[in-house]
Amino acid sequence: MDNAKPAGFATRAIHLGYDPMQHEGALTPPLHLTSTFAFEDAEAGAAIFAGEKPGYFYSRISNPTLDLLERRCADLEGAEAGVAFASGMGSICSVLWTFLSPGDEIVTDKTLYGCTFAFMRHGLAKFGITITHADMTDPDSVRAALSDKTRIVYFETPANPNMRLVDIEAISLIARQRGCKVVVDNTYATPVLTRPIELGADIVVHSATKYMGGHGDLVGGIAVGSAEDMQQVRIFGMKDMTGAVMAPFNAMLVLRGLKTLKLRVEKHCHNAMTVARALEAHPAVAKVNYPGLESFAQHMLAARQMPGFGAMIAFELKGGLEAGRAMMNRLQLVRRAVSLGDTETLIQHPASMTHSTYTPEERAAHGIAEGLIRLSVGIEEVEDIVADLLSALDDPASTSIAA
Ligand code: 7XF
Repeated sequence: MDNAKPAGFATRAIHLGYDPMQHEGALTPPLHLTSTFAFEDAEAGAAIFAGEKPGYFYSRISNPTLDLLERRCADLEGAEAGVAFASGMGSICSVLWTFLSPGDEIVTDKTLYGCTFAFMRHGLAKFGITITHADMTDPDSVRAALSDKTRIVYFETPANPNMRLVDIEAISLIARQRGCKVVVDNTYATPVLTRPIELGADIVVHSATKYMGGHGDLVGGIAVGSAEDMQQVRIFGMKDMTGAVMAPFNAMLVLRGLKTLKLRVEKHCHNAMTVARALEAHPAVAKVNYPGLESFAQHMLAARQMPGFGAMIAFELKGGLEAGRAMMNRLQLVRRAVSLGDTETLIQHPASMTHSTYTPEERAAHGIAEGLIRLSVGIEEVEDIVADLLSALDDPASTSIAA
């Protein structure tokens, strides 16, 4: 495969970097369940530690099973190299600790996943780093927020939980002209739908817990970027600052998830479009945020930037939060759970769950409505998902408009 012209996405997700004939014919890559690696002799150990000789020495720094996952993720994102982490937060914290120092500034979008927001607001800020929230749907707002001290521009697209999109190419251009690194959380879109590095970003981070793993059975993270940046992240951010290394067994599960990533994302997208239209047509629903709907404010950007619209939907009911909670409680198939990107359809209430790290005032300022409900559309039969949602919405209580 290595000599042929570049293979397509799904082919690379299944084959890249692995030859069964180098591993006794084993179709599936071996799991290197080891913390440490034996040296031929003391001199070889010293040379590997010094970086003078290639080799493994300890699984917090590198491990062959993680290597394969890192190579595949980097390739699928169009990056040179990758590092796997114990969680998405592990990847975000490790990347940011690597490139930020006291006195530096980071410019982020208004809307971020709750723990990313908390890490910046309460974590980075504690160590003398200034956080500025710009409206990244407006290039002028980003230009105005950048200063000589800005080192990193950071955003999610689509953003968790309200589905705001950021024009990756436009914002990356502005940031790079000012010498900043652009870090994009691509968890929602996955490399099937968006490859930020190809659009000018420097580093992409993921919660591999979500679509990459895809089955709700692990917590993991990934960062990809240039070989130089990833080497820094590995030997400083991960090795010394966070220690948030992925376990080899989880790397194995994510490798398995990647094999069906494209297939799953296509089905997720197809299901989500049907669900979004069904929600939008229901009289109890006030607003549906889904990039595939013509009513979505940034639908044109979505159509330009994403070949499919993903499977995350945020919506509000006319009856507000109380109606939303009552509707959630009537669901029979859809699971009331945080996380996303699993085969199961999941529903949650950001203000009291994933985004409870914001104060109510912060949520209001950052565009996260108190009544917003978030749906991660799974890959069950779409008629069953729609039927469950409609029967939960059809209860008369959910259609009454709050005073
Ligand atoms: O450390 P994790 O693997 O949970 O990943 C953190 C993370 C990073 N970026 C984005 C866009 C995320 O959505 C997440 C995790 N979000 C889950 C959620 O929104 O449901 C966490 C459940 S509290």
